[in-house]
Amino acid sequence: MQAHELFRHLRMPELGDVRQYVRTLPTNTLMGFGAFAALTTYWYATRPKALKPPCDLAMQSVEVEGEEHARRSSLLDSDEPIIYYYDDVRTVYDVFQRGIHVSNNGPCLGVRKPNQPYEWMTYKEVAERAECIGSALVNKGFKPSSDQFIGLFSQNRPEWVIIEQGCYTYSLVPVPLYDTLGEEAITYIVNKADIALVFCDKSEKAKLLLDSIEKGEISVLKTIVIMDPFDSDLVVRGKKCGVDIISMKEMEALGRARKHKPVVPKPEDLAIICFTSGTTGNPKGAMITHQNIVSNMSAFVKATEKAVLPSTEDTLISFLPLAHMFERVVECVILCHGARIGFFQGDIKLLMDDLKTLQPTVFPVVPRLLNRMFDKIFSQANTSFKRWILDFASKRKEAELRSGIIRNNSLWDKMIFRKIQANLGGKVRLMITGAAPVSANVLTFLRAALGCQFYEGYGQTECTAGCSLTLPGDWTAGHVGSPMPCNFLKLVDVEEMNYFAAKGEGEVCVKGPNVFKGYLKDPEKTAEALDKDGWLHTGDVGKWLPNGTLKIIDRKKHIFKLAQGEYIAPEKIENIYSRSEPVAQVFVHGESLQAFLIAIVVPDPDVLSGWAKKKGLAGSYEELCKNKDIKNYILEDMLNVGKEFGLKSFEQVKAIALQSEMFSIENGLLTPTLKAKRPELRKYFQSQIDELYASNKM
Ligand SMILES: *[C@@H]1O[C@H](CO)[C@@H](O)[C@H](O)[C@H]1NC(C)=O
Ligand SMILES: *[C@@H]1O[C@H](CO)[C@@H](O)[C@H](O)[C@H]1NC(C)=O
Ligand SMILES: *[C@@H]1O[C@H](CO)[C@@H](O)[C@H](O)[C@H]1NC(C)=O
Ligand SMILES: CC(=O)N[C@H]1CO[C@H](CO)[C@@H](O)[C@@H]1O
Repeated sequence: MQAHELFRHLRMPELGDVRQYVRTLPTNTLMGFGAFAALTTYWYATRPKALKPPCDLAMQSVEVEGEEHARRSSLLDSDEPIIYYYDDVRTVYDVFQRGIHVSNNGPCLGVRKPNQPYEWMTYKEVAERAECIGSALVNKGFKPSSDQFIGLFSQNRPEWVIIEQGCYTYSLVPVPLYDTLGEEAITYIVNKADIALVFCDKSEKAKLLLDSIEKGEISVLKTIVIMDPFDSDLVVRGKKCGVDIISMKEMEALGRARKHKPVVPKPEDLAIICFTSGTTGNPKGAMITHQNIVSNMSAFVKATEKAVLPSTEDTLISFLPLAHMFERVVECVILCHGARIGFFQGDIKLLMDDLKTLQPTVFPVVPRLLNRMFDKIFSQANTSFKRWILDFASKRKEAELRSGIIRNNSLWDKMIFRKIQANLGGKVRLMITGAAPVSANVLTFLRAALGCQFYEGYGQTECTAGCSLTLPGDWTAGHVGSPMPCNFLKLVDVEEMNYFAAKGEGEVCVKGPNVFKGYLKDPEKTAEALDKDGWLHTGDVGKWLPNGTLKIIDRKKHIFKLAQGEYIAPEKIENIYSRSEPVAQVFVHGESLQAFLIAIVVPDPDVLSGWAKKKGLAGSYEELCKNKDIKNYILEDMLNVGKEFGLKSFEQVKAIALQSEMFSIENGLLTPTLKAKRPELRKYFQSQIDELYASNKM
């Protein structure tokens, strides 16, 4: 999924009608900007009341009795975390059953062909097809049990939900696979989880699996079910290596011919194994139970019940990968309330068109997408006048946000932001961002511009997506909200980095019904993540703000000592150096046997030649990257920036090497979530590193 591609294809408004409006004003009024004063007065006078927050926003979390430095949501009446919200919804199977009931068998899953409207399947049709798929699995010999894993290798589409519910109807456990894992990791997962059957959306994915089977790397896999049409060649190829290749249709027919009575899961049963690729080693399979998912979902519903409870009128656009817990939990909230899910066409370039056609009311996003949106809007406001208006209008709406008001019908919306809202279909009322930090500027601007309830969550797969969430009415940015009502949060000392829980800072730890059961067949990694008292250690460093919200301030990992014994947190240093204008990417490296740091720097191709020209240097990007003088200028600039942002002298690098190839997912130097793979980077640049240390001996 290339979410960052998304907004390259967005057309944002040109603010033309603002100009039109301003032209109609008398020149002298305009000259004095008196019109804006008048508008501002009008806007103050017509300003609506703020949403009533669910608790005192000055005290969004409270200490848990008897647990040192642990806090819980102020929305709870006691120190008991919430496990479920609806009495009759304790598993993801129940979630869907409630959807059937409250929607009165309404529309459930929708897809569209190019340039066509959405076509909808009802809740009961989905349930019926799920029962067929589940029965077919039972017919194929799978036993209703938490150790029967079914591979699911597909983009988001209705079959995803059908297969998932099919598994739950007979207590089987789906294991999602996804492209960005890479072939090696996929092979590893199939073997680790003993996956005998995989559903694939396209024949390419089946081919990828067959490649590994033919190489002798996989032997457990016996059946591949393909959703799209495929060639008979593939069946022959499968037969040769002992793999049955059948279509989704055949699979459903197999189940329809001999149906079984549902064997539904218990809340504590496994619901899914969610494999995540870390920065090092093999992927880890987080074991997530039904209760994990239902509690996260319930906590979200609890936190927002007064503000934005979903109904059968709601529509979700499904495009963030279902293989990740964030989207899964959002879809559970939707299905539980009988609302509908419209799938994107599978091509992110067509998402804008899908949004316009679907007109979703719920739009979950990730920060990279928000950044693109933000950049796009500002790049189109490319005269100082347009910028001034945009800035002025967003400042007015940001002032409203600070007093808790969120709306899309102010004068500024009508004049300036309406077209931006229309780009998302014009009906969005709920947005959620998670999965990575979003900058406060971007979040605040987009909250103002889009005028819908816009929440930020924080968490990770191991706590089923979320452990903290911003509350309705708190539209301030720069924190990740308060503990979700389904878990406690505590901070734990990180001595080597000078963070102490007694001062309200430390590693964020999570405990509650949404915390996972461990990694599949990996007691060692499980013990690193989960302590003996059941606290999940996230590796993130947080800080409690006075109003009980949490701010993520650092990352615990990747600390090392230099030869003199000073602790170094390279990521912090990299963040600072990346503010240097000519620097696009930087990898800071040090070793406990060396007394100083060095860095590998990828100069920014867009600015390098212009920047070099100012220094009197010229040449192509590649030539400049080899130029010794430019290297020295860049180092000098980095050191200045480092000084400005308070790096201590031992935190500054002593030497750098320039590199013209970006670190990317493709060359194996970044994770699919764009984090640096530090051990890979070290290996990749070993010769440059050795050279830098050798030629800069103290
Ligand atoms: C400003 O942006 C518009 C599109 O919004 C574009 O047509 C125009 O060429 C841009 N002008 C400059 C000076 O970049
Ligand atoms: C404005 O917000 C309301 C309520 O949240 C929603 O129903 C409406 O569709 C929104 N309008 C636009 C243009 O986004
Ligand atoms: C909570 O505290 C932080 C830091 O003091 C502040 O930035 C934020 O605006 C506060 N939120 C509310 C709703 O008062
Ligand atoms: C349904 C849902 O949105 N669940 C929440 C799970 O937790 C994360 C983090 O708080 C939230 O962002 C999600 O909203």
